[in-house]
Amino acid sequence: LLVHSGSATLFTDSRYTLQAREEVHGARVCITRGGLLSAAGDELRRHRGVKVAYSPGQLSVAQMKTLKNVTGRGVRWVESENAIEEMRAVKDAGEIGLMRDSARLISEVFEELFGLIRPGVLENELAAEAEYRMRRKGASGAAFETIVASGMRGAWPHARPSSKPLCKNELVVLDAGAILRGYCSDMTRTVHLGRASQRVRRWYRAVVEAQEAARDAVCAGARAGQVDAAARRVLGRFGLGKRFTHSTGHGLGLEVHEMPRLGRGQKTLLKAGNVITLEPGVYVEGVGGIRVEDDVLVLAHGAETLTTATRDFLEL
Ligand SMILES: [Mn+2]
Repeated sequence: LLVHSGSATLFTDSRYTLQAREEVHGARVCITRGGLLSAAGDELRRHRGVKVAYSPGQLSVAQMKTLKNVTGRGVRWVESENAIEEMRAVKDAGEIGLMRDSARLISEVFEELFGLIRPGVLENELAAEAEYRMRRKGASGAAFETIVASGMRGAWPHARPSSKPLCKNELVVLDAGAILRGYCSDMTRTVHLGRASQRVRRWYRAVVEAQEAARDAVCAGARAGQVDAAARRVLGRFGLGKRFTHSTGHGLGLEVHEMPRLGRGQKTLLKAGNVITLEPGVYVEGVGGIRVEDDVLVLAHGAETLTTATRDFLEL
């Protein structure tokens, strides 16, 4: 997509002629015969001396080379790290409605999955059930590869589901998100198979309290790092500070990871209309992991939680 000051051009190829006609509004569509980048470069070459901002996170080195080869020296390239990302971080009313629907959809999927979790079920089976149910409820697919991590595997925050069966006396981390009409949800719950030990219950309480503290810290004008610190403080109080090995959350929207990031020391100010995840976790090598994640809309004076599945500790 090439955005000019008063118009925009989308470059695509003949496979998308009909789809582009139906789905692209407010931009000229250019069906190219050669490469998309050569076509975009040709267009730019016609505007000698033009200044072009590009997103380095979205354009590969090879793509940039092609563009530069076609445009020659007539174009000034300006790296624009976050221009689009910053616009996207604040959702308008229509987008918020879609994100609310996406969050509701994944919450319903989780409520159904709780009924399927029992010893003997494979991690892969549970992941397949999650993704099947998303689609049945209208999602176009999963927002990312569903995570089901049981027992010791739960200590890997991003474990891929495997053919391991769920076993009694294990924690099961379930992290899944759906794409509904373009907008992502992202949610995690952790359950225990059978009655949990005092130690595990205490870890779970710590994670839920950390998440509540983070949510209490959310409002327009708060720094992202303050929200992260609120979660970290609670886990520290439980002696679990070192077990929380990732950041507290991230923005969510058309992509599953957007701005703002909610990590240590992050100075970004939250804005009303940001949608973020809050997902503190505790990971114990050789035992397992606990993570609870919800999607939250930043309001002028607080936060609205969009995901609704229970946060109670389920011992199934
Ligand atoms: Mn997440």
